[in-house]
Amino acid sequence: MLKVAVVGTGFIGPAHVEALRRIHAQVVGLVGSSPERALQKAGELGVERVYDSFDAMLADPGVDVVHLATPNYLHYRQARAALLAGKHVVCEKPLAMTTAESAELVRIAAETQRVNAVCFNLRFYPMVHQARAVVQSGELGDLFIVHGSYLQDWLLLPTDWNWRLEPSVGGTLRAVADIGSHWLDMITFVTGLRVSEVLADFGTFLPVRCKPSGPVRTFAGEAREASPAAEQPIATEDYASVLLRFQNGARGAVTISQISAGHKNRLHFEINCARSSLGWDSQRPNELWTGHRDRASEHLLKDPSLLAPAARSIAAYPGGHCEGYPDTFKQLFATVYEHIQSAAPGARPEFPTFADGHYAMLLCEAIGNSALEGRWASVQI
Ligand code: SOE
Repeated sequence: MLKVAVVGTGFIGPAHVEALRRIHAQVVGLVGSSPERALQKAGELGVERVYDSFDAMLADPGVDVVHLATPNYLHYRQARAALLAGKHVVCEKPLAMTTAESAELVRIAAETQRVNAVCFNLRFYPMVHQARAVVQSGELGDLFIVHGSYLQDWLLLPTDWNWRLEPSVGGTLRAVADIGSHWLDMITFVTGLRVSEVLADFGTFLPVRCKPSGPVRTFAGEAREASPAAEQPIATEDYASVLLRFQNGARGAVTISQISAGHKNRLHFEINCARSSLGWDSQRPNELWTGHRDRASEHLLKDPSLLAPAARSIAAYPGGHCEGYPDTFKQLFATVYEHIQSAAPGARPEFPTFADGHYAMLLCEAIGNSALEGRWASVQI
């Protein structure tokens, strides 16, 4: 059984621990922002060991795989160190703070020949795999338009606070890197198309926020109760709209926001093709819509017996038994761990790798440049 250390004890580290246990990987230890914090989380999660530091964890020859669920600014240095220490690495998105960093991680992963994965877990909804299979089958006809949104409301109030709001910790892009990257990865996965150019418009509607003195967990809504709070200017985008031109001539558009009241965490995409359309909504994840012009449109409900083989392989429950967000981590990790344990040398990974994380970084970089300069920007693939 592979032995795993999880680094990060905020919102997403515990989600990794839960999913790893569901695939029978052995979580041997935790690393937190401080040993005290890690000890508290380890107690809650029933993890036996807490490492005093990241380096102490790396020095443990018993650890095979390192999961990085840390703030963005740590991804590059921790992923680099873990690969060089001979560990396989599963890293949260965005992969790094800059494309120079993400390119270097791709290179080091190839040199060290360690398995490398980026947590674009949302691909691992069965109906998203089904959408890809339908597009690949060609039955929709030529692909014309890809559009959609990723909307949240957890940063709507000036009293909402999170480390992602601080460029030195989260990066110079916020909504785009945090959730736009998921949308961009998903449509790349589903359509197989690469973006050549982007035109972006950003908005920061809350230019000043209240920063509490203590730590605040993502989505926890704790900031209002925490005190004292200091006013903090905000430089990153609450909102972005981006026009997309794809290499094959297809066009697209996406709206990304963390301040859209009523949308808790909604990723939606639609693909319009020469014969039919396809649409999926993360808040109704077990449904896939196909739109027709000459006959009634369809809603396919997740049922393994009705799915394409790739989608069926990540659907663990029968029809009518809904699968959701935590299952995406389980299915992603199951695919990664299967690869670590039994893939033939050189086998193509069936999960998002550091190369995919780097491509998402290149897209985000072009989007940031376009918004800054107010013009179309090329993606430097
Ligand atoms: C916060 O916006 C967040 O936790 C993202 O960081 C995740 O990637 C997304 O799945 C849910 O929202």
